[in-house]
Amino acid sequence: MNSQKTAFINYKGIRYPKGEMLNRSREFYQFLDKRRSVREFCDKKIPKEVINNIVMAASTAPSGAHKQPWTFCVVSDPALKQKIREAAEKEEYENYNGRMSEEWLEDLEPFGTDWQKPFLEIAPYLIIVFKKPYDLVNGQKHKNYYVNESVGIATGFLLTAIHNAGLVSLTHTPSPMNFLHDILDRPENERAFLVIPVGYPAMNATVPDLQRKTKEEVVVYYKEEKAEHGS
Ligand code: IYR
Repeated sequence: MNSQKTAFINYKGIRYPKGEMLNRSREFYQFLDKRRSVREFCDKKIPKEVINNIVMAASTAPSGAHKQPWTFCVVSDPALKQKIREAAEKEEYENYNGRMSEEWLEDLEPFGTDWQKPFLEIAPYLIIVFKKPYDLVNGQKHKNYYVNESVGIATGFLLTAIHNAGLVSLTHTPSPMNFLHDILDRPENERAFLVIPVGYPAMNATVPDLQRKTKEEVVVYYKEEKAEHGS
C-alpha cells in the first residue's frame, strides 16, 4: 500500500461581517439568476487567458478523494470545430428522427432545438469536459470515486466562471458522444461528459421566456426542536 501522509495547514476561510454576508449572498444569487443557456453565439474572439482562468476556476472544485477526475479540452481551431459539429449533427439527426421518445421531443419543444448545431462552429471556444473513471499511472489503473458528482460540480464551477467573465455558454449533450474521444485523441481512461460552447451571445440572440422554480418548490426547511444556543 502506498500510504502517504498529508500535512494539515491552517485554514480560516474568508469571513464577512453579518450585513456584508447578507448582501453578498443576495447579490450572488441575483447575479447567478441572470445566467441563461444560450444557443446563438457570435464569433467574436475571447482572450485565451480568460478561458484558461475559467478552466482553472472549474478545476478548484471538490472531488472524491481529491482525485480531480477531469480533463477540459479547449478547442478553437475551425477545422476541429467543424469536425465536431459534423459528428455531433450526425448523432443528433438520428436522435431527433427516431431515437428520442415522443415525450422527450415534446418536452424539448419550448426550447426550439433540433439536430442542427451551428453554435459548435460559431462559438470561438468549445470546452469539452471529460471524466476519468480511473487514472492510469505507469499503465496501472487507479479507481476514482464519485466521478459523476465530482465532474458535475466542476462543470457547475465552469459555468459560473463563464457567467462571471460576462460570457455565455450552453451545456450541450450530443448523444452518444464517444465520437469526441476519437476526434480529440483522448486516452482510454477518459469519457466525454459535456460539450460547452463559450462566447458572446449573437447580436439578436433570444432565450425562451422560462421561469425558475420558487423557494416553496425547491426548499424544505425543518423546524428546530430547541432554540439554538450560542449562535
Ligand atoms: N442532445 C440534444 C437534445 C437535448 C436534450 C435535452 I434533456 C436538452 O435540455 C436539450 C437538448 C440536443 O442537444 O439538441
